Amino acid sequence: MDKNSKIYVAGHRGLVGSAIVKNLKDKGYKNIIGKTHAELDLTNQAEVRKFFKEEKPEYVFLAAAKVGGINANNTAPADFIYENLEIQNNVIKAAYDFKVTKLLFLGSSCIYPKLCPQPIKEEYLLSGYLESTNEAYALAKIAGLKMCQFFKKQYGANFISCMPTNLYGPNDNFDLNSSHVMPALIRKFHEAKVNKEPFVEVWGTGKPLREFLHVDDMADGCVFLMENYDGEEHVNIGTGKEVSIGELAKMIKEIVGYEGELKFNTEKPDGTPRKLLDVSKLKNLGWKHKIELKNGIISAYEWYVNNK
Ligand code: GFB
Repeated sequence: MDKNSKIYVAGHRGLVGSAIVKNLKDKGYKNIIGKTHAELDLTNQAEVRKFFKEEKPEYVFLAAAKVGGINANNTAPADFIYENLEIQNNVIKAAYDFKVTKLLFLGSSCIYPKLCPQPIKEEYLLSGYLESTNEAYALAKIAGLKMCQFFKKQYGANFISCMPTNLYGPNDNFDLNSSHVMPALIRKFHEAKVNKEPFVEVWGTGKPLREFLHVDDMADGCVFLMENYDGEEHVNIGTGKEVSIGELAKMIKEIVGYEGELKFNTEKPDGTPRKLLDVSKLKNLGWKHKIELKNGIISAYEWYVNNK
């Protein structure tokens, strides 16, 4: 990519897309384009093809997807499989037909098998059964990853993929029904503090382990891969460190300054017990995360307070 290359960030207003745009601008890239959902419906094949034909982007970050936390995934599987397949089929095929130089597709650590060995190496994909709470999303994302691989294999298209761990940061979704755990707990503890509530409900047992990456690091890793990686296999992006949901809740409680109790609601699902990425491949390529969890939560909380 050179600084004047035309770069399309699909999903430029979302958690990941907005961070990618910021990272690209900070690095001096000048020709970045994005379209809002109202301007371009990525599930509409004709609209997507018209956009690629007219705009002719040279590089594509495919950060648009239907995403959500454990409850959203578990209760709307039809929407998750359909919308994600539509978006990625349309964008990947249009990128090929309209001669995009390079495309980066985003998977997710939740698409590895539920019980695969830890830390999770890239090669463990498709080696076992999926986690049931996000099976629909996982099937769509696996198809996208494989589609990029197959376009590379059959046609030589430079379409690569990465596999991010659980992400958080500015522009996250703070809706308690559909969000991930980090924004949900930031909001719950903040509101409980303001309203002087006696306890905060934490879903599940608090025992599952999760790895969290700040989205600014994620964006930096994505741009790094776009600049430096052309391999067929996807690349894990994470910190290589994990924390239990119970420990995470205590950290957020402390950062927010809430003094009440935690109540674990075991009627709610735990999801996968553990999903820690092996990040040695990316490390060997020369990239490592910079933002540690505590500082990341402090800045995410600050963003929430200023933008809620
Ligand atoms: O972040 P989260 O929704 O997604 O939940 P997953 C992580 C863990 O936090 C689960 C617990 O064990 C939840 O039960 N948790 C505790 C909460 N309190 C809360 C809360 O108030 N809200 C939420 N949302 N969780 C998702 C996948 O799995 O991971 C997606 O479903 C996605 O497909 C994403 O890829 C990265 O880590 O379980």
